[in-house]
Amino acid sequence: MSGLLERFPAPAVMGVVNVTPDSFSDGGLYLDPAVAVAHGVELAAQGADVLDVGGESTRPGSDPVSAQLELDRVLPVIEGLVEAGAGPVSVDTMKADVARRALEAGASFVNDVTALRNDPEMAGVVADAGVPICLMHMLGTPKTMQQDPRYQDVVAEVSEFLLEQAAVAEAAGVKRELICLDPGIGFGKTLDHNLELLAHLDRLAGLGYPLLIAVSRKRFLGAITGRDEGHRLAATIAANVAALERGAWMFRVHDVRPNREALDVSARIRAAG
Ligand code: HH2
Repeated sequence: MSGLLERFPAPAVMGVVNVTPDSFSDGGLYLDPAVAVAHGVELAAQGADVLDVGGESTRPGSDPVSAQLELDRVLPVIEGLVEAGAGPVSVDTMKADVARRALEAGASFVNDVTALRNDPEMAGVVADAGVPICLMHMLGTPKTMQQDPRYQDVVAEVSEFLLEQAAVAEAAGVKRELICLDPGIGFGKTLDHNLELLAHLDRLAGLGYPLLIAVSRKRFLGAITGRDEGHRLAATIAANVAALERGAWMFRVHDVRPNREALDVSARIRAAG
């Protein structure tokens, strides 16, 4: 079986399908499974390489939801997307049970924003299924993470954490070529932390795993531009292009077509240099 870079050549685009009432930018829009599936099909048509289906918001201050509620939200959508042939589906979850049932329903990628820390069974579920996993850095939990986050050296600390969690995954039997890393922009980070991570992304890209980056519509972009969640597309694209230039591989976005186009053009310029 091929590794992530062969399956999803850079720049790869992950389209967001949030089946939640409370996600920070699109909460409540896709709670109806039919609407969520239609949205995912549309994102695939716009050029998403993989669709990331999530049933629990992890926005700052959010409360956890039960595994059952998460399953009730994501399973019909995953089944619908698979049935529609919308392409590979990822499940955005920190719970092993949700991941297992999602994989049984046809998902083929796990995106764990706790990098295996929330559920001791997660690594085994991913290893048994032989699917890729994204390991993301977060300081604390969504409930508390934006309460005065501090680092001595954010790039070094995030790097160290991600390498440790990749080792945990590999020790559980996850193949190295199926692991990707994500610095977790906005997860326990100030504006300056986010900017420092993005500025030095080449160091994270040099850790030996493909690097996923998810800046789409995030608060730090609003802090710079003064625009709300619905008006952060230009800012998102600027950050994604900067991340691509520094070696990022996959880009998790809500607005697939414009990001796809910008990343493709930027990648072609890079390749010609
Ligand atoms: N960010 C969000 C959700 N999942 N996964 C990864 N790997 N990296 C991220 O930075 C990341 C993620 C938050 O964005 P969104 O899904 O739009 O919002 P919410 O958590 O409110 O549903």
